[in-house]
Amino acid sequence: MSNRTYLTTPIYYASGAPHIGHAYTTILADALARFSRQRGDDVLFLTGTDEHGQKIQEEAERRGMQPIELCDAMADRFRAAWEQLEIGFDRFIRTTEAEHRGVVEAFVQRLYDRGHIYEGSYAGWYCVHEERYWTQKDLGEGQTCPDCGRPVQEIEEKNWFFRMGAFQEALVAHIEAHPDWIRPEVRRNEVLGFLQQPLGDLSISRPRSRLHWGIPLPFDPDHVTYVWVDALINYLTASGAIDPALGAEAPGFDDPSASWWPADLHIIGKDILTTHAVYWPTLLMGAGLPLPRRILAHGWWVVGETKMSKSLGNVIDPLELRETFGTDAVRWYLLREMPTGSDASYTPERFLVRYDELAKVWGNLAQRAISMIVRYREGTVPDGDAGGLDPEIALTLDAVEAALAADRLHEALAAAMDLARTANGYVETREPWAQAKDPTRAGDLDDTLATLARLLGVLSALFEPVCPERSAELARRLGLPAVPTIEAARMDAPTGRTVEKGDPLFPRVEL
Ligand code: ME8
Repeated sequence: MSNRTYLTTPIYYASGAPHIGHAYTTILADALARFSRQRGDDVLFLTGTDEHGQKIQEEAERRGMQPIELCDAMADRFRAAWEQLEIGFDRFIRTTEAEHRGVVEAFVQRLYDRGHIYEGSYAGWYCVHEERYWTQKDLGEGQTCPDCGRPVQEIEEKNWFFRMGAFQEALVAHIEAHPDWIRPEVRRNEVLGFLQQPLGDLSISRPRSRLHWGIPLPFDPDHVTYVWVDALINYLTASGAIDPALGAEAPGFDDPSASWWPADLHIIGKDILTTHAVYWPTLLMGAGLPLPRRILAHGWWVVGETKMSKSLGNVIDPLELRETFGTDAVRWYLLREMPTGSDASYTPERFLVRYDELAKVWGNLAQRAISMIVRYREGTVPDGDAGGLDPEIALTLDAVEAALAADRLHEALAAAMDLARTANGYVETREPWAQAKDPTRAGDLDDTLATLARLLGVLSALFEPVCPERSAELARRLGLPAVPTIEAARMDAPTGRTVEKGDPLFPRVEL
């Protein structure tokens, strides 16, 4: 039976266009999904759009559209962007889907029936953009939101509250018992620090008189579900674990070979750590459902030294970069440049450095190795010993595995690129051009070329999760039917295969 892996990205607000921040998370998830599939796992990779709430309602009004028209347009835009970036999601969820509405209703009804929801009133300050309440002492200068800096509104209203505080102890115990539950460790410590203060209760509703664009509470239709509660439940909806018609766990919920819940990994940005590591697990505890197995909170992309923002006009569009450099270069840059978990800065100079690495190390190796097989052996991989770089391959695979186990994808990619560098060094040392001139060394040349053919197959497998397009092209040029699994590639007997020379994998770019 194959192992099941369920990976998620945040669902992005349908109020703005995708930029490199959203692309980073989604490509990271895609690469991890592809590594899992290579291992033979059965994968469910979820992404989607967050479509309810005041932010969407206001953006639609601003554009003179109905909220659903805006959401339809933006969901299409995200989906199209992800397809162009070769992101192989299995499910794209939209929170306006009927199925999701049913699961949200069942979930909040269940919290209500279990006595975890009560009616209260809220008086204080509200930030529309962050969709959250603040107390006077939280506010920044000039009555602004401490998170986003926008002006806040003073409000007083009836709300339904979830007894989040009741689960504080259980949550702390869970985090302490599972050291890897939140990664990286700084984020885990941040959550534990936050939980040293008493945890308040969570307002889970907004009055419909103020906000109509949401999912009405089944026990009070004058209120809609708070957009963050609505949004977090998407992970459960997409797992199929809750049957909205039953209002309860779907058949097979407890069978790990049939159920996708709990999720194996929620991949998020560090900006939404509290909602995922505090609200979500306590809500699940309240509903009596298992918690996700792990949360990975990555760092923040800035542009140069500056925060990326629409008003500053410095938002980097991944699709524009793709036009010039190709899909795989965008993916490689984002995943290789940002140490998983830390912040990173986008600059055109660094992008070019990473592009050069692809072109001059991996691309160049592929080009020269295939050219030599064409030139010296008429395009057929000769019958030589293909194991000349096997020890280096073994070391690389160990390094990749260790890096992946530690959620340090950038290190796994560095190890793969180092293997290509080592292979370029191997070419220099073996000097196949000299071997070719000396008829007594024909056997040595056969070994060199067979070794390179195997090595290139290994690289196509190792790079596939990040550079799926160019890896597939390399596999094709090597005469392989598809990108091999890593295991198949390292055992590969390439003798007799016909290779094909083509344009450089990463052409010189005219800027
Ligand atoms: O928060 N650097 O949606 P959102 C790195 N709908 N990652 C970035 C980034 C940056 N500069 N900017 C955005 C929401 N991201 C909610 C989520 S989930 C149940 C609901 C990425 O459209 C990063 O993953 O504001 C961040 O967490 C997410 O986009 C926020 O997307």
